Amino acid sequence: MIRVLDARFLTTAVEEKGWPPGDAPEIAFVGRSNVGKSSMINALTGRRKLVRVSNTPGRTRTLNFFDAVLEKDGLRRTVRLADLPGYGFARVSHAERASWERMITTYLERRTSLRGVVAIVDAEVGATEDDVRTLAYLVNAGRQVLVAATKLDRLGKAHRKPQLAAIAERLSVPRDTVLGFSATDKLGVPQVWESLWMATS
Ligand SMILES: Nc1nc2c(ncn2[C@@H]2O[C@H](COP(=O)(O)OP(=O)(O)OP(=O)(O)O)[C@@H](O)[C@H]2O)c(=O)[nH]1
Ligand SMILES: [Mg+2]
Repeated sequence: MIRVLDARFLTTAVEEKGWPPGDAPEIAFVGRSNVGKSSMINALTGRRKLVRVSNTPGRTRTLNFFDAVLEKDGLRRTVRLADLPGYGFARVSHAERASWERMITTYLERRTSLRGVVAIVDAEVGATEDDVRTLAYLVNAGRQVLVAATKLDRLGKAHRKPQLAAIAERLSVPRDTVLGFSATDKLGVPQVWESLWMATS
């Protein structure tokens, strides 16, 4: 069992010089705009309002860093979480989108303390073109990826396993790297932490 002893906001950054020091193993959360990245961090840390959640897509526009102090089997570890702006948000200009993309890819390619990436997809929608592209990009960049299919609460129980298998197939990743999740129903929280604990070991 993994316990979250503490979770706190660290800093916000746009450019590399604003990133916090790489003195803790880091996990980044990526996914389409409005998919539920910020909600997932709140659910994982058990803090309702650690990260701002919104009905308006494109709410998170900067890199936001959080520290979570974890404990498992008497071992304590600080893991740094990076909430990234979502991709695929249509209602911004080309220039703005290009600058977001640069901010995200610079981070994903250059961040040396980054141990793994949680790629979040919508369980109800399934993996989109954008998700497929992002997964391929992350794998190609040599990043260790865990796929979290969130909003699983929106799927009837009988549809969940087949949908997770379909997502794995579409993203061309092993079935056991796709975990179901729900921020509202708190599904998958221990499983995601176990996976992140291993990634940061
Ligand atoms: N039913 C359900 N709704 C969710 C879940 N997670 C998030 N939501 C809702 O989805 C919307 C977007 O959630 P956010 O966590 O802000 O999404 P985000 O990916 O951080 O969005 P951006 O920062 O805009 O990219 C909000 O209305 C949430 O309440 C979930 O597990 N189940
Ligand atoms: Mg967000």
